[in-house]
Amino acid sequence: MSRFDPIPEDRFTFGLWTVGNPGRDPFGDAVRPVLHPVHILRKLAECGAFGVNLHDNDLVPFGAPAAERDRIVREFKAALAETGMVVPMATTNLFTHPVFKDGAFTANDSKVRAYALRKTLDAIDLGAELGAKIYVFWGGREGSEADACRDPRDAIKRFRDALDFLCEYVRDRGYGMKFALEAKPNEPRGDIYLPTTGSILHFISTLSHPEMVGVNPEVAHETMAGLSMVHAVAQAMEANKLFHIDLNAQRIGRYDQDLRFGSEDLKQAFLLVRLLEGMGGRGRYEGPRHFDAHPYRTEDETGVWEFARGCMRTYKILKAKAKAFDADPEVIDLLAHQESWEIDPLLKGYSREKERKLRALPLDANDIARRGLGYERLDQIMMEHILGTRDAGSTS
Ligand code: GCO
Ligand code: MN
Ligand code: MN
Repeated sequence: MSRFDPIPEDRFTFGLWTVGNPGRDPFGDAVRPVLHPVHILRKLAECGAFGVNLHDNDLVPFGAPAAERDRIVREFKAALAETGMVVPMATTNLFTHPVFKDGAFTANDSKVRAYALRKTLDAIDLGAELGAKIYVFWGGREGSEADACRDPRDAIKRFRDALDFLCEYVRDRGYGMKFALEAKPNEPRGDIYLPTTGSILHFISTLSHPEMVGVNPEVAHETMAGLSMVHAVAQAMEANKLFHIDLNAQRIGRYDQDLRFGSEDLKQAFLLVRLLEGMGGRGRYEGPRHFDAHPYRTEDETGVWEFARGCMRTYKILKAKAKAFDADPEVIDLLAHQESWEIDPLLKGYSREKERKLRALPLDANDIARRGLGYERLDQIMMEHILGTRDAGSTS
């Protein structure tokens, strides 16, 4: 076993819908058979994963009678016990059925909103029964094409009402769950409300129980919006709101590709792992490392498990590289010379005394501006760590 082979302690999780994706796309049929959830559990456990996450209908088919639901859940729980796998996160499918064609919590028809709320109550019960402590909300259908159909302000208000209702439900039942909201700019809707992690972070502050709600940023979705996933995650971490994460890969300007983690934009992937792992002495993300990605449509089942191992191995390799980068004496030296620490205390917490001292500082803009910052060197060292030409600690 190599040091990059995943083990449960790494806390890697996959959605049932990720490795289980049969490769259907808007232009073509499924290319792989649907895998049974219990089979997925066993195979992922063999690959070294920690757990699986699921939508209600990944496990229990839409509309299944109560007795069938209970049988499926019983069998799944037995497989969890047998494999030692866990279900840290659960969510609701509020996008597949035609009833959600105009949205779920934001739909104009209050019957649709009632249906969505009731489906989510049941799905939260299912998640609680499986031990999930994180509940994800991805509003894939919460958007529009014909924007005159509703005032976007009403959509936001309805979304808030739904979340407030559901927070109270979770408290009432004593489930001890937290919610993680996932942004996406578009697809399957022309435009989706609350399109970025940044907009969700503000929305959370308007809820009745903001302490129960955080974000679930996804690499593909921030990249689709042309934004930096690393900055989005950093803002969430700084606000103590990174409750979950969707790791995958994406090229900018495309449809939602949901590619194997690290398979595109290696530099962003490196910086993301470095951030999540708390390198450079900063806080670490403690939740599961969840992959929300799909195997290429070219693959058979062998390729599916290759894909799963690839996501996890790339994460671990990047983690080792990030550690080596931060321990590199030249990096330490370059970063140490970036700031004028002694001035810092003057810059926060206004007082007249500080204002006076600030004005008295000998600051010559032209003089300060003349200094080169060495970022070319810093970035190239990082690239060489990623490319594997720089041994840990070596400055050659
Ligand atoms: C997407 C989304 C979904 C959600 C999932 C969990 O690919 O557009 O990321 O995969 O994450 O439905 O809510
Ligand atoms: Mn996702
Ligand atoms: Mn996606």
